[in-house]
Amino acid sequence: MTNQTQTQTQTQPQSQDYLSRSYYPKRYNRGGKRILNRLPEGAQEQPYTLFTVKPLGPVIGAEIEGVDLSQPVSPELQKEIRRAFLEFKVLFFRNQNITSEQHLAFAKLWGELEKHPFLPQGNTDEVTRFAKDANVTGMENVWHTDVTWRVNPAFGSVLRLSEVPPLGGDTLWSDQAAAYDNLPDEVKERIDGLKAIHDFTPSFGRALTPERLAEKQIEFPAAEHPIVRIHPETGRKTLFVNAAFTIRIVGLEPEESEELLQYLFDQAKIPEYQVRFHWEKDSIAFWDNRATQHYAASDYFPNRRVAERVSIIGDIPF
Ligand SMILES: O=C(O)CCC(=O)C(=O)O
Ligand SMILES: [Fe+2]
Repeated sequence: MTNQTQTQTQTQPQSQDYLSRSYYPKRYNRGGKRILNRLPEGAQEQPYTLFTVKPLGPVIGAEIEGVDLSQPVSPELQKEIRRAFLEFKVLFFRNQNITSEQHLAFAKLWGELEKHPFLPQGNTDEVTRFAKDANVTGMENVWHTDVTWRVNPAFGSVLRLSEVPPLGGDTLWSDQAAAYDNLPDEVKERIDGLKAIHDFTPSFGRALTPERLAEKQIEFPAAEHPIVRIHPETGRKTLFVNAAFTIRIVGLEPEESEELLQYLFDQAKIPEYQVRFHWEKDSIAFWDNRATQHYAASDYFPNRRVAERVSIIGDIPF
């Protein structure tokens, strides 16, 4: 390469540069091998004895068969479900025609229940109801982790579909431990120790009057979380920023913050880290919100789709 070409590749392209093979657009595409570890390093796969586990892919998602969630969960069963939850990050149960009370009782096994300040419409403040039809479009079709704008983002959620559209309406989850594992070393070094700010304003804030927004901003100040969190139960490093709620990186200029965040958000879109679940009536998903992002495909309009979610409060990310 001559000095002249080097200069050209490093500065704004000249008008005809795209015709020459000395100009490459700046992109981060990296194909090839992906590191896909379901378990933390060194951990051994253990069998499950109280139910059948059907993995839906190499890293994330499994269907659990042989568990009836309308029945009380014994401590042994809970222990095994927890192990599967940590291993697969999202568990699916089919044909669970449970009541709202049974739904709440199952969620309560895992911790204190969350009251979402903007969404509920279920029977109690702990039940968030997403009812979509010809008048209400699905809005959860942005990759996100729930309530990261809280000091204590959710531990996880239990979501049940009571009405399923004839086609579409799938939900996808993305494994953020796999996303972290596959980051280039230079990116891992760059984000090590950095924190990001999470805010509800650009999403839920849009539906509020200026007065109510001001009130809610006082009640829920923007939260600061590490970009890479250590999973409190598995010890794995997990990428913890999302396009719905993370607004900037602490200490970086806006442009640099935006560029880095955009790159990190894009990791959730990589298919090898994902599972896509096709719902049937009375299917339930139980996901680890500390280690995943999700995306509810909004492709069934004007058909009806009804989901109810109960979330469990999580710890402060570290
Ligand atoms: O409706 C869905 O499938 C998921 C919606 C969502 O984002 C959530 O329940 O947190
Ligand atoms: Fe969500």
